[in-house]
Amino acid sequence: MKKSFIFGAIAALGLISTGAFAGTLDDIKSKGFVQCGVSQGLPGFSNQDDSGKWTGLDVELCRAVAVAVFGDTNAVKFSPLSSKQRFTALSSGEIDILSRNTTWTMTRDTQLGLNFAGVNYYDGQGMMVPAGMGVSSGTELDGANICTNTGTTTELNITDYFRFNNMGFNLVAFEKADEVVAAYDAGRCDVYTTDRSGLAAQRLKLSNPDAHVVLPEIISKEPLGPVVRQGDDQWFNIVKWVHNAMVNAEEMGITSANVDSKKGSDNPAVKRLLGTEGSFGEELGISNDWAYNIIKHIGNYGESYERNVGPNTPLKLARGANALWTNGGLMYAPPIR
Ligand SMILES: N[C@@H](CCC(=O)N[C@@H](CS)C(=O)NCC(=O)O)C(=O)O
Repeated sequence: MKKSFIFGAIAALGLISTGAFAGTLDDIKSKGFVQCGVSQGLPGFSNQDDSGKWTGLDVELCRAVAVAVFGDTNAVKFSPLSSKQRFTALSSGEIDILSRNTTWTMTRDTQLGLNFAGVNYYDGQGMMVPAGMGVSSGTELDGANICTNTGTTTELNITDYFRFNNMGFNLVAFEKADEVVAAYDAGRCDVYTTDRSGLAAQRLKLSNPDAHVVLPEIISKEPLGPVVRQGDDQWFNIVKWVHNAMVNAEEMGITSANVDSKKGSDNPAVKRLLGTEGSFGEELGISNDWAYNIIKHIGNYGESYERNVGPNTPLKLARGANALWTNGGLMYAPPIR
């Protein structure tokens, strides 16, 4: 940890290449846990419950990584980060993985020394307004006061949208998400804009959630996913394949409830996923039952989705683009072979 922190600080200053970070898995094994960067509180994605326990789709991805390495859902510590802090925390070595509703963009991929390891939620940016405003489209918002977060794609997209539609606007950006909620709730702005999943989560914090509507326009693509540092392909591969294993498990109909019986399956693809055939885990530097353990302790991608953000949760988010490709969605994982 100390070593990676010092290297991190040096790398962040641009003095050495981020290749100095190779060895993340060894560092994690020696400290005994994964340090995961999450949001400061976004229900359904990464949020602390009343007992202080972290829950959410992004949190479960980190727990799944911890299970893959240690077989233990609790071998993970969480660092709550604002949008502005998140990338520095990763490049400096303060965290091992960033799993925090973070949009994969070209600049972030090519200019920050970071790698996106997949997409665990396909999203797009939306706009919420008080129902009492009587507005039914974003094109009616000329001159609006708009609240959002600093250091986000949100800020950039909303600026493009208003300029492109020749509308005036006043952007009020805060570092902390709860400051945005408070300002919007107090009527300091006409519009709250962020990822649509974020709107579904944050509206739960408003004094009267039902008094607000999300407008129909989706003004951007926001593929959200986990991020690691460049220069450590082994760690990059582990995070990538943890997510892929969860998606493949759903596609194969393997759940936390039936994974034990599936261990006896003759299906070669199931055997490879569950580690009863081949040495796929060892090739990643972890044990061959890595994916079995993830499914047993966390579940497949669909289980995690339904538990945290799906129609039966307060967020009530339909699977939509996040359905499996076999069900008309975009969730598609390369095969284990
Ligand atoms: N996906 C966008 C926006 C991410 C973002 O920071 N969203 C805010 C609003 S939903 C947020 O995460 N708030 C929760 C927090 O800061 O704890 C990005 O990557 O820039």
